[in-house]
Amino acid sequence: MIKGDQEIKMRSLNTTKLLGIILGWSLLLTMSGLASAQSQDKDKVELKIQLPKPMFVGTPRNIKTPNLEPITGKPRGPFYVPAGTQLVSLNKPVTSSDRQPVIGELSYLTDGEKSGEDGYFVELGPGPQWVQIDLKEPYLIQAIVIWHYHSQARVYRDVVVQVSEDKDFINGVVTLFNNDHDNTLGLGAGRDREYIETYEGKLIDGRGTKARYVRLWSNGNTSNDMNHYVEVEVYGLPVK
Ligand SMILES: [Ca+2]
Ligand SMILES: [Ca+2]
Repeated sequence: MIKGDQEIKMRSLNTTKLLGIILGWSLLLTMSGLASAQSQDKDKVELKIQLPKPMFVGTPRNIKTPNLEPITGKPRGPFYVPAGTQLVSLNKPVTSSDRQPVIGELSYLTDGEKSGEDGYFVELGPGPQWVQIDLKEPYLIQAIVIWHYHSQARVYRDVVVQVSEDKDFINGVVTLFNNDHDNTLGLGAGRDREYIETYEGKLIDGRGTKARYVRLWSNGNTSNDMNHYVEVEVYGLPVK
């Protein structure tokens, strides 16, 4: 009888001890997790993006598309990048699946002009098209900001953003964004949402991926079958 009691006591003592150890460890793990998150944030700075003048106000409601992200009507909010991140795409060469744009020039993509007015966008032919920026050397890509066309609320279809060190995008291709949910382009079905173009542009997380080339796909939009770009900005860190 006494022996049994002792056994129970011993067992409960062991359980208490064990719980204490587990709690201690989880606390330690949580603390070290917090510490590493804090030290990460300390090295990060807010990405400053020069935005063009807004061309329309209010919340568009007439857009019908199957995979649209919720419209908040609020500004994007800050995006943090490692200190030393620079705009690395300005005036860099641009190529495209459409070598003869319908309107404008491919160089408009990286000329720093983001106005939504006529005369600032390049128009590529109908259906699936890509544009590609050559950064001339590899960078650790932190963010890509895309302005397709922002003088009217519209959604571009099958937006896919890929980066690579291979100019032909055969080897080492990393997909950073893909909202082609039904795999129209054949690059794989994407899980990102469709979005309405605004003067803020669409910011895509580069996740520090090392790459020299950025390729962007689209496949017409909710207003017409054509593909447009006002500007694309790539922000990166030099590879040490
Ligand atoms: Ca431009
Ligand atoms: Ca699709």
